[in-house]
Amino acid sequence: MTSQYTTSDSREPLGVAMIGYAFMGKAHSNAWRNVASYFDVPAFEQKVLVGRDAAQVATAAASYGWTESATDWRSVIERSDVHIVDICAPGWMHAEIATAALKAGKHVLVEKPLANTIAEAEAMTEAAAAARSRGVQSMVGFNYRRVPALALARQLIAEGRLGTVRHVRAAYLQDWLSDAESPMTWRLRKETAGSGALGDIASHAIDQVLFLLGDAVTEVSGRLHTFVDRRPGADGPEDVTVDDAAWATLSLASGAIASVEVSRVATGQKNSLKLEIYGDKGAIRFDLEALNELGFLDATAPVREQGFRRILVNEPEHPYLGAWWPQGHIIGWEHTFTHQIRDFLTAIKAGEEPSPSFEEGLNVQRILAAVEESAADKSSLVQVATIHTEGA
Ligand code: SOE
Repeated sequence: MTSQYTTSDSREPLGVAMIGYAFMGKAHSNAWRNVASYFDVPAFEQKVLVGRDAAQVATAAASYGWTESATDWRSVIERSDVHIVDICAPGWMHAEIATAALKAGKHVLVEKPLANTIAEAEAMTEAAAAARSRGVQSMVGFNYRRVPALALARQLIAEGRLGTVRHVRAAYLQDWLSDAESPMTWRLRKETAGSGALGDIASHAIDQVLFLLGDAVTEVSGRLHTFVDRRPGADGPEDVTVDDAAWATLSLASGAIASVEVSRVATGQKNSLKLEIYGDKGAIRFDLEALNELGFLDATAPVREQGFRRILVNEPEHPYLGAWWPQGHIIGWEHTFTHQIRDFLTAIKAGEEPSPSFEEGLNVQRILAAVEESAADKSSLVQVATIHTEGA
């Protein structure tokens, strides 16, 4: 099979174009800038950064290490010196850019969630499958798969150290929308964001459940809520058309059950992703705020010795860590993006399919849609009348 990588002179560096230069564009740029200093990856060049505002994108390109800047993504994806397109633009642009780039024979990395709608995600998945048959690869940016402690958790679960997994708790809580005066953004409009906390952060939590357990979801029940339904817009108050918070219960094919709870109005919680996995032989817990650590309880140990042990996931034998600092010199959130680029480039070089694929992204999208569908169906709610609990 030929690929974009092997059809070009393999000594020629892969040219990278990035679309979008806000928060995620900055995080990905940092990863492109440092990945080759730590990992053995094929040669590449940060060719061109694309954005709508010519002056702002030129400034961003200069400080993020891109050789050039441009405002027209369509002409950039046609360039023969561009082999990889990294899409960090908002979700409503993913489908159009990704399908065009794949058709143009470019490997594509796209930020999560894959798309705003199932129809877009399906079109992207079809384009990815067609491109793959031509050796052109694609991947979704679920960067938390690249937290070494979570990659270790997956290994331990796959090795059976937890026995049969019974249930999972996944909570992703933020508070950047807690203030009701926090202004409207594209993330608060259904037409640009697709959904709110659901697509933005439940997508990560659900992807983790699937990644850690290597399982499939069979049944979903969900609840969505918007606590602040109007926010200051440029021309006065505007309706918020997405959820602030979401809850879901997922049944998994293995028989396990997962609860997922996400919010962008959880006052005091900055970027808290917590995962707990309970099996009949052990348990695991993880907290993104201490991302170098993994809690592991071995329930096969003598009862008097049992308790969660704190594994400092910082040894060279831990996933990704051989490339970084001597043991105990901890890493941070931004490293997950470096690991993501490393895995993407390694797969391209090997001519292999990187993971998570667009199919896996579509899978998450289907679960998100099922949560929305369940949340919209009020018929499953059982009405009760209880008395008010007296305060102290
Ligand atoms: C905003 O809620 C956000 O930047 C998400 O979009 C990212 O995926 C998450 O990693 C951090 O929070």
